[in-house]
Amino acid sequence: VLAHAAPEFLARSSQAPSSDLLELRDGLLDHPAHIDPKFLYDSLGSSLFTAITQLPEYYPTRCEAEIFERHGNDIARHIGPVQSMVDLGAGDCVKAERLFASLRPRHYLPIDISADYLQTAVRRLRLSYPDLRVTAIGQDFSHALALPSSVAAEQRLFFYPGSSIGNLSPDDAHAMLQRIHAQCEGGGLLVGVDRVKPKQILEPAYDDALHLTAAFNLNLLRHVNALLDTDFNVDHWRHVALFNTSRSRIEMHLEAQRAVRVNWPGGERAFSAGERIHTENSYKFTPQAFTDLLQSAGYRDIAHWSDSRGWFSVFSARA
Ligand code: AVI
Repeated sequence: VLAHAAPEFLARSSQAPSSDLLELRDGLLDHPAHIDPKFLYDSLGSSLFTAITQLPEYYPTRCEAEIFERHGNDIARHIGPVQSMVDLGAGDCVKAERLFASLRPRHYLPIDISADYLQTAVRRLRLSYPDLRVTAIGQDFSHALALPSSVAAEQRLFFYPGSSIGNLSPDDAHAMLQRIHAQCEGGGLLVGVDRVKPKQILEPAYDDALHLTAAFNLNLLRHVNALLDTDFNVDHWRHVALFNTSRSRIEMHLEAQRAVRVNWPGGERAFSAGERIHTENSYKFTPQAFTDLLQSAGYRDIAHWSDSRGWFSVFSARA
């Protein structure tokens, strides 16, 4: 983590660390091949995701907003006074911003892997909230969650909205919840969770009529080309999204439309027509399953609120 010239912006170098590159290469050589979904979020990928959240088919963002609008006061009461608010995967910071009025944090710490995107958002926030202390952190928090040592150990509310917890495997989600618990300093967690529902609702949310999700998924290949110097041709691949009922998750894949050979300095991989690269899981929970997960990670005083259709839930829990 490097401190940049602008005060209170702590950004990792924009280059992927060598462990990321090794992980990427290993994933491409695996059978079936896989790429970690964190690589979906280069600058264009982050913009595409923001566009996805406005699609009629992509309900989670609107459901979550409805919950905060209808139940915001109850949620704020359950949380109690907030000193600092740590926003995991903050993106454009808009979701947290909507809660500033009810939660009144004194210190806001947005964290996002896409440091450039975050920096733009933070510049805007500084103008709108001159009294709010903002410490932006450009960091990949998927494996470790260490706040920079310059950040004071004040009571923290971790904000993990949008059902991003669902993009982790069950073991990784448990480990992430434990890491957050260890960093709360007596505070708590506010987390958005997508719920199990019929695949007729789930699948179009991940395979929309405008093909924005397809572009989001395919852009991963452009990002990998930039990182690994691979020669993926986006035209040779197609987006696939399906609900795996037994594992309670949406899976996104990229499928080779014909036999493809992908080269990079020092390596290559042949894909046959129809072969897939697994690019993302998005787990869907019942309220009971998520309550159990929070309890097993050490949380207490667990409460949750849902939208009018019962499609999405927001959980608040104390460390
Ligand atoms: C960020 N995350 C919660 C999104 C999801 O719904 O799993 C990512 C996404 N993938 C395709 N569309 C949206």
